[in-house]
Amino acid sequence: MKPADLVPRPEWYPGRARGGWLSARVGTALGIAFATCFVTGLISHFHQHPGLFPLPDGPVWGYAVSQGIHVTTGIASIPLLAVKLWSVAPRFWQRPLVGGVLRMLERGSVLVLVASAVFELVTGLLNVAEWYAFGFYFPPVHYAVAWLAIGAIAVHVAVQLPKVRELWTAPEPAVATGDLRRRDVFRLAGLGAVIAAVTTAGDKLPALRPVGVLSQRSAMGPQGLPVNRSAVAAGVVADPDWQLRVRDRGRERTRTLADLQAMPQHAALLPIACVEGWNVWATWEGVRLSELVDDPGGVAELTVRSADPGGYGVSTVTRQTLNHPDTLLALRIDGEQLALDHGFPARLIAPNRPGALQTKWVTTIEVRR
Ligand SMILES: Nc1nc2c(c(=O)[nH]1)N[C@H]1C(S)=C(S)[C@@H](COP(=O)(O)O)O[C@H]1N2
Ligand SMILES: [Mo]
Repeated sequence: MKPADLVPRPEWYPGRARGGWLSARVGTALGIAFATCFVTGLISHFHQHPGLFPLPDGPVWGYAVSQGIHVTTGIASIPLLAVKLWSVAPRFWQRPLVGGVLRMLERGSVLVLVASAVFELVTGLLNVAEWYAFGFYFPPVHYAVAWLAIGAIAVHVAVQLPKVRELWTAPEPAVATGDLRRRDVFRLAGLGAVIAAVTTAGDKLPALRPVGVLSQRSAMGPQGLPVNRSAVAAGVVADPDWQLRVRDRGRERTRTLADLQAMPQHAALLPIACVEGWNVWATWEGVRLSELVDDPGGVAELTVRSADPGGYGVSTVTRQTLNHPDTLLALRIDGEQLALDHGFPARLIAPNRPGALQTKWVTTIEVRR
């Protein structure tokens, strides 16, 4: 027996609804979902690396919407990709398995496409479910492989476009009575995508909460807001001698909680919008960040540090965000003092920003001019 005999044969996949007519349609739907997912993923990347690419500081719900779309289109892609792979499965095993250079290139690019697309959907889903089964830090790897996937998709679309155009106008091949029609499989794929999107979107759109049976968000915490990382997990305890330090031009200024409470207080209705896709709104109240530094218009960037030694314990604030009137060092949520799990005594909150940048348990603000 030769090793190639162990590889499945096309005849083992008799599904008669498979083939070009179905594949072109599911492929188009998948392409649109992936492209949307990629663009919103890029937006998320730029948000998480402020300064890389200028993004507006509004609308306040911008990130909540774009990241909701990112996660939802990713989840909707799962059934579409499954049906797409099913529709072309026999081709994977067509002989010769390797063949000449051109065939190798063509099959190699499809292999990269399938592997990177599956990788993105699996790691994204696991991250949203907060099941960190993979041994690497998610964001840079998910981001790098996204380029691989979108590149492979672009090549695939360029190569297949003439065929896809033809197949979109081709009549549906007839089937024997009682056989599954291609259009039914296409509808099932679409239905699967809609069900996947709707049942997981209750944490993004309140209107979908009643049907959001598979919605995923961080464990619900005090004051009606989820907690991504608790004070215990971060090793943070309430410090009775807490003081805010602002370092600017080689000098340090400290303020106690009482000092901050004596300053003018501002309220802003803003969401915590997590990279995992969920968002929760609250009225935050505290001191405008711009009122804590001299000449905020002349600031290049702030580094905000917290008592949390973890990666999200440090956050960069651009001049644009610093000078937004809703950018606060928040001391209260919905009229109550912040719970320790939400960052007591003070946390950062700003519009149109990923939750990961809204650092809790702030201790120090460093000004760069
Ligand atoms: N210091 C610190 N701040 C943090 C985090 C963290 O791990 N450490 N997690 C962030 C993330 S990922 C989110 S989504 C929000 C969640 O805010 P909440 O726990 O107050 O609801 O806090 C952010 N602030
Ligand atoms: Mo988050």
